[in-house]
Amino acid sequence: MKKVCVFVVGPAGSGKSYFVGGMLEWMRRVGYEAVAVNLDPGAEFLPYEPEIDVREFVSLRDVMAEYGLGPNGAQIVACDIVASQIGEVAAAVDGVDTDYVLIDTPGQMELFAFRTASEMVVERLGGDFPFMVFTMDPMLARTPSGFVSLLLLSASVHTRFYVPFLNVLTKVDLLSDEDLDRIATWSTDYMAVMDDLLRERPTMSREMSIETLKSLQGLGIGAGLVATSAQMLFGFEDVYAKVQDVYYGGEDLEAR
Ligand SMILES: Nc1nc2c(ncn2[C@@H]2O[C@H](COP(=O)(O)OP(=O)(O)OP(=O)(O)O)[C@@H](O)[C@H]2O)c(=O)[nH]1
Ligand SMILES: [Mg+2]
Repeated sequence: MKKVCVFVVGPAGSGKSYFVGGMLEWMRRVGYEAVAVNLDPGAEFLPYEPEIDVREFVSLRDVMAEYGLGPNGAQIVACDIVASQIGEVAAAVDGVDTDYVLIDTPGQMELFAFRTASEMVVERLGGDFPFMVFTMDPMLARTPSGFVSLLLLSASVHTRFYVPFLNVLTKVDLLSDEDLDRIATWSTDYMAVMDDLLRERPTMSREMSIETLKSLQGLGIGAGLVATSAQMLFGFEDVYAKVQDVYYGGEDLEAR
């Protein structure tokens, strides 16, 4: 049986945990088997019931007390402790009979995306069918330079892990139809982003965005964005279709 592991990665507050909750809810409603795994030792609240929760393996408060660290330093140590115990987490995931494992990652994205230990985490947990979703906050994606900075961040994560990858625009219920249409156009047409960038005030930031966009285009890194809203339970069918395209040639799972 294929067990697809979807890692949900993105900047703090970009909607990772709610995305996991929304996707889980949508999959269960349509009859597909999915479970959620929380890899964020610092999560105060989760909008879903995790099947496996690293907070049972490591407590941020204990790490703070034991190592005499503040919350940020403790997050780093806690993530390394999670990585050192990844065999146990992987064994727990292996023991679950399901088609999809939706994996929520730490709020401070750099802890997951840019630390060497994470490569091992993705390799061990992702098994033969890893997939990565990069969550983009719509408020940042609304301006051309904000959109390009998210593309750059996403590309730097993508090129670190080399697993099938999808950019997801979250919380689209907060966007006007006009903003959503514009971002959708940008995601399929970098020339449209360039045209809008050139209309921005000429600053160093704009120049940097223009050069970044040219580099991404030169590298052939597209945006390929899917729009979702956990609040409206919208867009998860499209995410599912993208994952199924990669691992099942577009075929649907059997409803269980
Ligand atoms: N309107 C709306 N708000 C959302 C949606 N998804 C998430 N939010 C809100 O956005 C905030 C952040 O969402 P989270 O899912 O916790 O984001 P996160 O990336 O997991 O955050 P950290 O783990 O703290 O980095 C919360 O206040 C949510 O209520 C959505 O689909 N629509
Ligand atoms: Mg979260």
